[in-house]
Amino acid sequence: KWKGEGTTSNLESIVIGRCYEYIRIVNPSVGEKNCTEIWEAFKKAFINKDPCNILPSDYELFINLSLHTIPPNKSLFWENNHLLVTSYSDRTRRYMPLCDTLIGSFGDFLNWCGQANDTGFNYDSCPNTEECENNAVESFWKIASITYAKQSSGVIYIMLNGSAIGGAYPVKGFFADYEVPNFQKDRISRIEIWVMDDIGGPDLDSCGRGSVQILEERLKTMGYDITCIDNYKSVLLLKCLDYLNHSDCSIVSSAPSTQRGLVSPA
Ligand code: ENP
Repeated sequence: KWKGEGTTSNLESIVIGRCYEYIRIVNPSVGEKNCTEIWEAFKKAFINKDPCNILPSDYELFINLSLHTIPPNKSLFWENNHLLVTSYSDRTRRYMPLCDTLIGSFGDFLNWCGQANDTGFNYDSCPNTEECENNAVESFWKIASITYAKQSSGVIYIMLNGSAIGGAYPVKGFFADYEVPNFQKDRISRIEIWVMDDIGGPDLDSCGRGSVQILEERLKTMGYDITCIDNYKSVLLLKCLDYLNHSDCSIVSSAPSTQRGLVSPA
């Protein structure tokens, strides 16, 4: 009936499993949490309701139960870089983007919705954003984004995609609409933007140009100290793992290789 994908099969097992994995193994510093209780609060936001009338505030109890601190200098915001961010953050070891928080781990890569007068999930289809903005998934990410932005402190990192068709900084999007406006000025020391182009991809946007310039100016107007870096080396090295000999990856391929067979015998 709806155009979007239905609820992910085995959602309950996935989410409760992820929750205990998060609090026991990934980030034990969050302390004790009752993952079953958090799951019940998550479900309560959208079960037995019109799937087009779910508001961010419906997730309030869920958010309160799953909240934990975000260490300073660990926040990583992004647009159009989901898989790169997932690898680079290394499940909180390097950075802690929203998807590496307990709240984010309830939604990352998953889909869910319910239906009116029915206590189950709709596994067949869910409304997408075009059908209705107030759907269960969209409202979840809205309140998660607001909460995450409010908690972020120290140096704030932003990873954008300089090859994205709609611009590296979509002026309408979670980052622009729900995160930037919720930054806490007095807790943020500076902001660093990384604009990563696809390897071999077009360089559509970069620091000081196009939509990145719009973001830089917006943040400067808000009084932030901004640094912008095109193709930040550390992330570029990760992107280049799969393109060792590509000219965009000369930073890796120009290093003398000591791999057996590539070095001429003395
Ligand atoms: P997209 O469209 O590149 O990727 C959406 C995918 O990322 C979905 O699989 C979604 O899970 C997952 N995801 C992880 N974190 C977020 C998130 N935080 N969010 C929406 N989806 C998220 O990403 P978007 O839509 O542009 O969102 C990027 C935003 O995430 C940025 O604001 C960044 O700072 C933030 P699912 O459950 O939908 O399959 C907030 C909104 O972290």
